[in-house]
Amino acid sequence: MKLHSNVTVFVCLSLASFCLLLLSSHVQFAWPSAGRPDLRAANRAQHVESSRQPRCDGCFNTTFPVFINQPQLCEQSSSMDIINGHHQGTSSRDIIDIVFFIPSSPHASSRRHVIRRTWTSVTGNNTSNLRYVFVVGVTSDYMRMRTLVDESASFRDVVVIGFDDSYLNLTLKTISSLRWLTHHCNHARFFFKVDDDVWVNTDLLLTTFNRQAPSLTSGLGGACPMPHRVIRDTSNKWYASYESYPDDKYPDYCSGTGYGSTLAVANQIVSASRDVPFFHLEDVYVGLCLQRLGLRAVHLDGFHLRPLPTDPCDDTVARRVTFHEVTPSRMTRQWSADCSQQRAEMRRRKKSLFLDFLFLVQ
Ligand SMILES: *[C@@H]1O[C@H](CO)[C@@H](O)[C@H](O)[C@H]1NC(C)=O
Ligand SMILES: *[C@@H]1O[C@H](CO)[C@@H](O)[C@H](O)[C@H]1NC(C)=O
Ligand SMILES: *[C@@H]1O[C@H](CO)[C@@H](O)[C@H](O)[C@H]1NC(C)=O
Ligand SMILES: CC(=O)N[C@H]1CO[C@H](CO)[C@@H](O)[C@@H]1O
Repeated sequence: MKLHSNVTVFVCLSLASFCLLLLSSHVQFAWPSAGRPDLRAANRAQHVESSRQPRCDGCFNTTFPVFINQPQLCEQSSSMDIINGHHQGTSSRDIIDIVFFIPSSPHASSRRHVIRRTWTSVTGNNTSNLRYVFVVGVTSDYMRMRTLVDESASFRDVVVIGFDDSYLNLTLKTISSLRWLTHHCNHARFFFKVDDDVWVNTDLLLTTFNRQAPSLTSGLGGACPMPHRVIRDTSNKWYASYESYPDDKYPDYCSGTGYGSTLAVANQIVSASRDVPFFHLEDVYVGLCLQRLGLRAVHLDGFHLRPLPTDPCDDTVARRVTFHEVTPSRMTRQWSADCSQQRAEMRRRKKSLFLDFLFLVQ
């Protein structure tokens, strides 16, 4: 059984590298060298011949081949125990509460390493009630792709899907990731999309999702609704041309830094996307799908769009679900911080305040 699965993995990986080789020798993709989106080029590329229509009939196909798959990521412990030869039966461990998908770029391996060592390490290498997966597109840089194939083989947490990885293709990444989740993690209770510069307080997220579970059966939760105004300033990161979005206002949507819901909602978004024409801002695009489905953008508390406070033991860290624009070094520092002394001190201060209060009322 073990040998068999190893052989399968080997064959799949060889096939994937072969496809990538073919792909990279035939197609020239443009990838901005510094990794930051080149806004001028992006804005030029955005120019479309005719204006975007609000809906269409099956015009948006996001079914791309999965070059490197990790179909085992949402396997439950009982099936893993069967593979290991000792079946333990079904237990509460078998429930997958949240599966995180983290859109990432081929070149961002150091960010992925830091995320593995910090907040996703609570997944116990993808065996606990929480799971995570990095989703990456392809680039023409052959060496980069080879390193990615190796990284995916050693950590078994990177899925590579066959579209050109670029800033303007983030919508393709989101919808094809959601489709991947519906194929491989459909038994999970919730999914959560999170950018690779976001810090997640996984305990608080699960508490929040459990509390909001009823509203998440008919909506998407996160920092929402975001401002509806369409930005027409060409130097802005969130610029949208009139052709790409003729209307003045966006529908309700949740910030792309982190949003999530049930797998039932993920399935609905994937089906609706076929009839919702492409738009390059992925969070707005998901909002357009919600609008079409008559689903809500549900505001959840604690979704913070600001960086982590300088002091890792600041008490807001435990009270917020997400922090944004967190550098890899800050993530490492946060993870290794020992705040037990500060917490004890805080408890002591609270207690003495309480005693002072008792003394006063006497
Ligand atoms: C979508 O594209 C894939 C390949 O890119 C193709 O196999 C599939 O038939 C297309 N689906 C539709 C409905 O056009
Ligand atoms: C996860 O895997 C790494 C090596 O990839 C290992 O060092 C670590 O101990 C494992 N952790 C758990 C909880 O299994
Ligand atoms: C997006 O991906 C598609 C499919 O790989 C590709 O044809 C297109 O050029 C990409 N667009 C951009 C702007 O990178
Ligand atoms: C079930 C599963 O896929 N587990 C993998 C999760 O990631 C670790 C490495 O980080 C692998 O060693 C496990 O096989």
